[in-house]
Amino acid sequence: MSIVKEIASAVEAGKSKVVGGLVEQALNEGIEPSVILNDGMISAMGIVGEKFKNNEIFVPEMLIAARAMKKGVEVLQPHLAKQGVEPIGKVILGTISGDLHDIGKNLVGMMIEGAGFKVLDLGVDVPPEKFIEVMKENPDCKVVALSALLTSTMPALTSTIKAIEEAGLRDTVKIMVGGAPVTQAFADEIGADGYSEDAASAAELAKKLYGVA
Ligand code: B1M
Repeated sequence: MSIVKEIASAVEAGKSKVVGGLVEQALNEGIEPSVILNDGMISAMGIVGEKFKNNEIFVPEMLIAARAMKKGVEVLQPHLAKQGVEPIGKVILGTISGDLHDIGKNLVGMMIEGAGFKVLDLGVDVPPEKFIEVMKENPDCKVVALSALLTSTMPALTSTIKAIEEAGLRDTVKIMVGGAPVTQAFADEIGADGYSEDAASAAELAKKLYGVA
């Protein structure tokens, strides 16, 4: 079995203790970090999601797989995010209210950081008021990035943008949105300034919104 396949099956089986070592081994073998991430870990999470949908596994197994992926991402992080010297600017990032998924959001944060930004990561289940509070504390921040992984939390993207509008701050920032159920059409519908499908294009989008791409 190839090392990338080994990583995928270890993530799928939730083997937290071995994933980090396997990722290190793959890096030592010269495999591209993006291949390890996409073919080794993200694809495994796709299978986990399918199994969950088909009632073959349940939330605890999904959680254990997520923990295993996090271990692998920790090892991969320095290779994905090569820091620039001076940050281009600040990006406020968070998973919106009601949503606890953070693996994709963390990857987006790493890639944006890797593109040279300082990322203010507010975590998961972030209420609109928290985004507004941090925006007020960081008036030099020009991009707010909102992640949503559940169809049931997509309306929180709308309400967060609305709350930012009502706080009189909408003109001070560009808002980008993403996450598995989010589409360009939905982003347009809710008045977001940008949508991206994955972490790499999120970093490109942040640069574009900052006017540096
Ligand atoms: Co949940 N979960 N989950 N889950 N979970 C999904 C999302 C689901 C699709 C599984 C399924 O049914 N097939 C489903 C959602 C269905 C739907 O809404 N249509 C689901 C469900 C139903 C639930 C619960 C409701 C289950 C329950 O309790 N009955 C529950 C909700 C909890 C809550 O949030 N309130 C729940 C809980 C959990 C765990 C806590 C167990 C765990 C999360 C652990 C964690 O994140 N720390 C979990 C997991 C692991 C998943 C799956 C299996 C994997 C998610 C993931 O990490 N993917 C997921 C199935 C799947 O995605 N295949 C599933 C890998 C990650 C790299 O991809 O997050 O999509 P992703 O991020 C990508 C892009 O989307 C994009 O870039 C990332 C990297 O390329 N992106 C952005 C993300 N944010 C972005 C922001 C941007 C731009 C791009 O700009 C700002």
